Amino acid sequence: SPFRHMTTPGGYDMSVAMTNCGNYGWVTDRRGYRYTDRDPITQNCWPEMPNTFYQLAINAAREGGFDQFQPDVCLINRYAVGAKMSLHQDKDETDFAQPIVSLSFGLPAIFQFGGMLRSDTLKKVLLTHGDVVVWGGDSRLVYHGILPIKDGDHRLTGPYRINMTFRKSG
Ligand code: MD3
Ligand code: FE
Repeated sequence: SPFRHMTTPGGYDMSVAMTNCGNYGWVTDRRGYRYTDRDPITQNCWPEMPNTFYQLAINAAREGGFDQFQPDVCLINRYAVGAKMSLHQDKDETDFAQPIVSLSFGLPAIFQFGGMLRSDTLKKVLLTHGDVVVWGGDSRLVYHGILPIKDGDHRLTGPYRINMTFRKSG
């Protein structure tokens, strides 16, 4: 399942390249945002989520106070220099009591997070290589985004930032 630039329902190609592993994967096209059990490019199942990833996500969630987390999706975002993710909420999952665990690798990013309204004031946080964040409870449905990635060269990822988010789709 290669990285690919998916199309938003509004018809824009995302600057972030994405793929997934796990029983489900997050996709977007002209028909909307959703989770699928197959990769629309290969028509195969998404690659299996490595057990090491699964255990890391569960352990992080537990440390964050969520002991029932069993992710069935790992969405992998690849940002080249200049790529960004506009302000959005993650609401394609069914149970918002389940957190989202994120891992960041490679080039740093300025993460913006606001509140329940798009118009709420934004705070900026630098996400750097190795950061693990658990987003749950009151933070689960806040608006958030990633500012355009600045030019750089990371010893492990070169000119890219990689973010993985572990989710429970349904
Ligand atoms: C806060 N990804 O894939 S990860 C996404 O760095 C996404 O690629 C960003 O937003 C990235 O949807 C941010 C951190 C994150 C993920 C989900 C959240 C923060 C969140 C859900 C609710 C609140
Ligand atoms: Fe998000």
